[in-house]
Amino acid sequence: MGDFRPACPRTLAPMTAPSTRDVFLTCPLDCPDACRLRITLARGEDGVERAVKLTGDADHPYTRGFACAKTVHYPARQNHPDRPLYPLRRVNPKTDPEPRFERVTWDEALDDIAARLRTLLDTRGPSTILRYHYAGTMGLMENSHAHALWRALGTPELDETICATAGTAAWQVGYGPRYGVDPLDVPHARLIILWGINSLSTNIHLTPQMTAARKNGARIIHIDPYRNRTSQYADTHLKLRPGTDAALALGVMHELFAHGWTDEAYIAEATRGVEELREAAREWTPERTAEVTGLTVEEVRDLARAIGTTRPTYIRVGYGMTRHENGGTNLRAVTLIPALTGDWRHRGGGVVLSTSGAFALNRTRLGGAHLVRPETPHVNMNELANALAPEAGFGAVIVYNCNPAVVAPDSGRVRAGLQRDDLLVVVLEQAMTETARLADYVLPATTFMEHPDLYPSYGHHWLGYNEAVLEAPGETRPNTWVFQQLARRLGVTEPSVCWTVDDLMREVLATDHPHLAGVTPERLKAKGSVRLNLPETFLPYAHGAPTPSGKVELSPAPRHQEPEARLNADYPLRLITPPAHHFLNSTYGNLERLNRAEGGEPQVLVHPFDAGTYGLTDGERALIRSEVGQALRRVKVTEAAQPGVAVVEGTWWGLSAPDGTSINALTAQTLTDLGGGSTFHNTRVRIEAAGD
Ligand SMILES: Nc1nc2c(c(=O)[nH]1)N[C@H]1C(S)=C(S)[C@@H](COP(=O)(O)OP(=O)(O)OC[C@H]3O[C@@H](n4cnc5c(=O)[nH]c(N)nc54)[C@H](O)[C@@H]3O)O[C@H]1N2
Ligand SMILES: Nc1nc2c(c(=O)[nH]1)N[C@H]1C(S)=C(S)[C@@H](COP(=O)(O)OP(=O)(O)OC[C@H]3O[C@@H](n4cnc5c(=O)[nH]c(N)nc54)[C@H](O)[C@@H]3O)O[C@H]1N2
Ligand code: SF4
Ligand SMILES: [Mo]
Repeated sequence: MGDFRPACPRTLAPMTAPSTRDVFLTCPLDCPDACRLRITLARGEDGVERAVKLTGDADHPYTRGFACAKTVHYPARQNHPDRPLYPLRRVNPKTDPEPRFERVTWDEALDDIAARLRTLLDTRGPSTILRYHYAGTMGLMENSHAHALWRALGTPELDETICATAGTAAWQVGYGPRYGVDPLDVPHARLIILWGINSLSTNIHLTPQMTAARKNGARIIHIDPYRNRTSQYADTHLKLRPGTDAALALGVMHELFAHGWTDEAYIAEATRGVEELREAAREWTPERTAEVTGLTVEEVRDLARAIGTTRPTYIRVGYGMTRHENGGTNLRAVTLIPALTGDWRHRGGGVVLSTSGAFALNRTRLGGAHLVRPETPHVNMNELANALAPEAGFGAVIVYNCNPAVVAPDSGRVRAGLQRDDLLVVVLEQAMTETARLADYVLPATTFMEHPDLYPSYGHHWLGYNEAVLEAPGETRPNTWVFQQLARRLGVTEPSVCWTVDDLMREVLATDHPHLAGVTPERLKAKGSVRLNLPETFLPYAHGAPTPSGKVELSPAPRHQEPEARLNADYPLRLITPPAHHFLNSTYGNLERLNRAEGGEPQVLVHPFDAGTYGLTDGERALIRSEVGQALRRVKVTEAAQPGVAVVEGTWWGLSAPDGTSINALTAQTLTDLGGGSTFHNTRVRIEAAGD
């Protein structure tokens, strides 16, 4: 205790000083926008400074002065009355519905946790300790680097597959590392296709760029199974059947080839395998494509014509389309379209999944990457329900930056696993989540205003540095502080476990890569947000791709496949569970105001046709059953859905649902074809009226 100090020295303001000040920090949340925020801090009558207001930095070229509808409420989340501020130890059985905790000192908590880990290490070995985490913060220090202790101990590798790996693996085949169109180039586009992304909710800072393109004459098309904010903003909405994107992409390619809308010079210079792709597209006539995707023949033709005849065409793909059994292949098919049209040669043209590849940081020792051994076992994070079953043999799970009781598939079994009395559950948290409520120990965590960190982005090209601007409230601590304390108690001497943020910055910036030329710790600290050193016009795939062959790989040609989990008489509907506008995954689900903005409780959207078929009434509750579990939800009958497809937006806290379940009580651990990814939009269900 007592050896935690905020990173930056500061002087206490005298009582006569103005009581508010503005600071500028990068948003830490798992969102492509990685906004530069303007935060107002005010000193209360108790002398404590707190965040009171949050908006976007008007001077940041991409953030442009606004924050999203959710993060403007971050101060309420940070100052939440239920926020854990002291280490807590569970005193009643984890199977009791209402948890009871007692406050303990850090030394008591850390000594006991370290002793129990030591016993496991000595008697059953490191493979019985599971670290489980995701991207509650995107900070390199408090997220990526926090794993170093566990790697030094040799505990299993967690494959971080819950979100992006199907897409990453698919992109890798065709293009190598994930480079993307610079978002500031979007106003140059004349056709914009938002394909499997609800960008007005999940990537809102793209909107001003698209609006600028629209003023320049661009048309905007949204391809998504249900009507949402983005469909309403777009000029055209194509309501395709979920999981059929490869069919639609092949249908587009069919027309590109048939009408000579391909860029032969680009194909010859920059790609490999075009003949195989041409052959694969041959059967995908507009008629066949329409039949499989549920679109009309005219819609298919119109999409293909628009893409074939408009340069530059900008395609923004989301991870939504990857969350299906064949999601990797589906995304891959879509992303190969600009390799046929040659859009990669044009400023504002091409396709973006993520811009993260441009952050060519030196990651060799980040998070103790150098300590991973070939024989280390791996756990796929989508299979947590299995990992927590007694037969998997884990004796402890350490959770940070993540809320698996809500967000992981088959959450009923995840919760049952966490409740095992022979499993030590330690949760580092900023909020009293349902995962924290199932912990043996809750360790109170600092937020991005209370710890320093470094932030790359997956939607733009600025690197952000945050200093700690607030004193850590109560006894909250950064994840890395907690793990350093455990390391000391466990006798771990690996130096990288003890890095400070300054050490980390020096390390990750130690590279000759041209993108990082001139990006120094000093500049980061002085400016807070520094643009990567990219060429004036960034056209990463204009002449090929950083694959082993140096070309964009069109082979193996993607193929459409129907899912194994076919709809049938028992499970006649497909359930998709995309993000909500006012939550970020489960973050903000504890704010009453944002719950209300989302309708007060989670709803299932069903098309009037299905409501008629299954006897469902608008406003009444219904039981949704899948092969994995069941959940009670209020029905909203709406044309926004399509026949055969039900939609539940948002990973709400189960505490806000009528039956206490997460929507992931219904989803399965099924993995995607590429990258071992999640299949959250692939669940087959039946829905029965439940009355009120
Ligand atoms: N407001 C808000 N913003 C967020 C988040 C949030 O929870 N809320 N989450 C953040 C995170 S972690 C991520 S990964 C991103 C995710 O954001 P996105 O990349 O947008 O991905 P998803 O949210 O999974 O799905 C997006 C859209 O895909 C559609 N979709 C589902 N199946 C298919 C299909 O088979 N084909 C096609 N074409 N579309 C399909 C869904 O209906 C949905 O509208 O957003 C980030 N931003
Ligand atoms: N059905 C369904 N399930 C989904 C999805 C879906 O679309 N449908 N989306 C999936 C996707 S894309 C993702 S990315 C995952 C996201 O799942 P998670 O990564 O679990 O994201 P959150 O639900 O936002 O929870 C993050 C938690 O981290 C905590 N946290 C934030 N910063 C810190 C910190 O500095 N230290 C510590 N100790 N804790 C911190 C927050 O308080 C929060 O409780 O969910 C997945 N689950
Ligand atoms: S969640 Fe995304 S859009 Fe909202 S403030 Fe953070 S980075 Fe910006
Ligand atoms: Mo995600």
